[in-house]
Amino acid sequence: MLTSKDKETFFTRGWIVKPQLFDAEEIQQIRACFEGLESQATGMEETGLNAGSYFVLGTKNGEQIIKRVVWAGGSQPFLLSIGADPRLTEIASELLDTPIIEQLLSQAHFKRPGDGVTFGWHQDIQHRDKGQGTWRDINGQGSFVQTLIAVDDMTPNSGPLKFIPNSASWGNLMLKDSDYESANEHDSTLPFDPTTAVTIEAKAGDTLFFGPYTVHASFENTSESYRRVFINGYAYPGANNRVYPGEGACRKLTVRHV
Ligand SMILES: O=C(O)CCC(=O)C(=O)O
Repeated sequence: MLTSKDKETFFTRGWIVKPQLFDAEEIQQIRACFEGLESQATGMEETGLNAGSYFVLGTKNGEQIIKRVVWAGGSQPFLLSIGADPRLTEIASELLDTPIIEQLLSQAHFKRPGDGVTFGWHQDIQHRDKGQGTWRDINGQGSFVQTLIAVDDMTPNSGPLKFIPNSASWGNLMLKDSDYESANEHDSTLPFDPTTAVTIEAKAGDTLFFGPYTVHASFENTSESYRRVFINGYAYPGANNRVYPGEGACRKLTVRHV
């Protein structure tokens, strides 16, 4: 599935893009699942579990905001099947260099027009390694691969992903939670130059792969359209020592039989 150039790009620049990995019909099915998740959220008053998925909610101007749905596949079986799809798992397995992978994430991000949801500058290692033995880099290359399917087109004003090139080799920068929570794209106190960021424009169905040290962010959706993404994240077996919320989270997937 991957060329040697792809692998080099993943481990140096920090991300690769596989255009149109999922076709229009599959994207339509993913959207239907996201609509199901939105209906589930409508009946909820606060953050919590609902039918096997964990909804992180907020409010803006008295309206409910869906910040993210953790283990979205827990209540939407089609999303769970996408998480086990070889187009994602074979690439993750190759990058992690193991035939068995552990799926930690099946996460839905909505970014509805004007909802103010942002994901400030961060590395995913911040969310994997919470100290006290919660994470061990077993393969010496970060032991984690994040995949992100564009469910809608991602345009410059819909709150697209932004990556800092070559941050994959920087290791854990120990960025602060306040950076992640900040909607300030050009904060001068960051330990890198945010003006070097590359903005990713993508078509629905395009899929991004990036590692745990790649610095990235996405800011407010100021367009008139949704900017939904579906995230599946995989770890080298044994790297994770934390319990993730959601029914069936942290499942092991056998990708190749050796
Ligand atoms: O939905 C987004 O833009 C945020 C994605 C992200 O930060 C992540 O996958 O770690």
